[in-house]
Amino acid sequence: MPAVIILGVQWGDEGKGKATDQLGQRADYVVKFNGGNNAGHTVSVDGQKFALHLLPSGILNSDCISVIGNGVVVDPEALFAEMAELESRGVSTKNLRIAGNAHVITSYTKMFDRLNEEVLGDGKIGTTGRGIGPTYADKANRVGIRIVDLVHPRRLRGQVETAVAQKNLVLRALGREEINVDDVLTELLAYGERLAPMMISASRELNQALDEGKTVVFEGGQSTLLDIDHGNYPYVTSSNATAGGAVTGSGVGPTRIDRVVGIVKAYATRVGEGPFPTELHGERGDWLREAGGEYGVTTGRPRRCGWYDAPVTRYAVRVNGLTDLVLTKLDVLTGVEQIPVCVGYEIDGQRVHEFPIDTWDFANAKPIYEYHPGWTEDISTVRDFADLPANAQSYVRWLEEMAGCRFSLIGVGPDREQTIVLH
Ligand code: 2SA
Ligand code: GDP
Ligand code: MG
Repeated sequence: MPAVIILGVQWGDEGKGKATDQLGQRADYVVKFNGGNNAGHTVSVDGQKFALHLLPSGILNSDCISVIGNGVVVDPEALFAEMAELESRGVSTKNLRIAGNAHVITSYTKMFDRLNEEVLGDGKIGTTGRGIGPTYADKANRVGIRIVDLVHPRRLRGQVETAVAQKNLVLRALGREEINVDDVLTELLAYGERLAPMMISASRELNQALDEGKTVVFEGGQSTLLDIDHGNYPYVTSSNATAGGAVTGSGVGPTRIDRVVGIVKAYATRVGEGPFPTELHGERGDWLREAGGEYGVTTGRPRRCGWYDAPVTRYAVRVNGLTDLVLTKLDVLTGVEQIPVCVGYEIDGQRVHEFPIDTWDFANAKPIYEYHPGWTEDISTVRDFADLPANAQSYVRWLEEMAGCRFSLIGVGPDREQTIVLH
């Protein structure tokens, strides 16, 4: 598998970190292609737990080169803090590279993330507050600052002046303190000095690696339904978390990709606002949150929890062209007597079996459930599919049939070893 994209199927936190670490153990490169330090990926190695945000999961493998691609937005302050934290735990970050054309999260884009949410009030998105949206907005608005700009003081001054001019108009109108260009410049230039040794052309290095037969894993942040084009807009993040994002976010062409692997949880969770038809309120939701340890890795927010939504998975198979699925957290469902699975929706009195692209239709969708008998045996030590209880086996086969894509791995616990390999 020379070039593999790994991405999330639902609303994030499916266990992409674990899967990337696992599939990436033999990888020469692990590349992040979208998002920034809004992401939170947990990787458990030999009982030690690592929470990664901006750094690719490959950082835990000393033979692997970790690349932050051009599609990522980089907060240098958060990057250095994450590197220092890992170094203090004995993990080397010397193999980290950053695409020069990746955009930089600045103090003012972080400030505007909070301000935008404040202005939206009840209509807020529930962002992680890490400056993600305003940084991508500046990029699209052609006033973004790129890593490569940070080592050119004269050019950078002009760019910062342009970027903050409009923002200061807004701040002035709101009677708030304006952004000081000199303060921003001092900070960014100091970051530039530290970032310069890590800066590369990711496109050139990755294509060369593929030419030499090396293995490259592309690691997605957030997930399909948080994708800015294919997700529940506007309750989305501001980047392409779907397969196309791996291509634009790294400078590797689509014809070079061999496999696209979607990570899907045996139930569903969401953080932040936005529609979630199978969401459970009350005791059942609380039970699932505790059983699955569903709290945000970046913000600590309790995740909203609900049942598995089959049309969502089928949609993700389609928009990403998935070749494989990884089913995670099957162990969490142990003890549920009859497992509900959403097989379609009732929207304005009509029964539909496909995911609707209108966010408001999705918000009005009432899930149609079918039930599958559960199991009570502890499955966390199972390593062969045949050793799973019969009901767990048929549950997996049923989900696979509805998805229209094969399951290659099944997760039965957070540790690397707690995995059943099917293909
Ligand atoms: P943003 O900050 O602009 O990207 O927020 C926009 C929406 O995207 C959601 N989002 C996420 N959803 C799930 N997990 C994420 N990462 C962290 C984690 C989240 C955390 O792994 O737990 O710690 O809270 C993530 N990042 C962004 C966000 O909730 C908004 O709905
Ligand atoms: P990501 O953002 O998709 O990488 O996922 P997160 O790290 O935010 O959340 C997934 C959580 O589930 C982490 O705490 C993982 O350690 C844990 N996890 C991953 N796979 C499994 C599994 O198969 N079973 C259980 N019980 N936990 C898992
Ligand atoms: Mg996460």
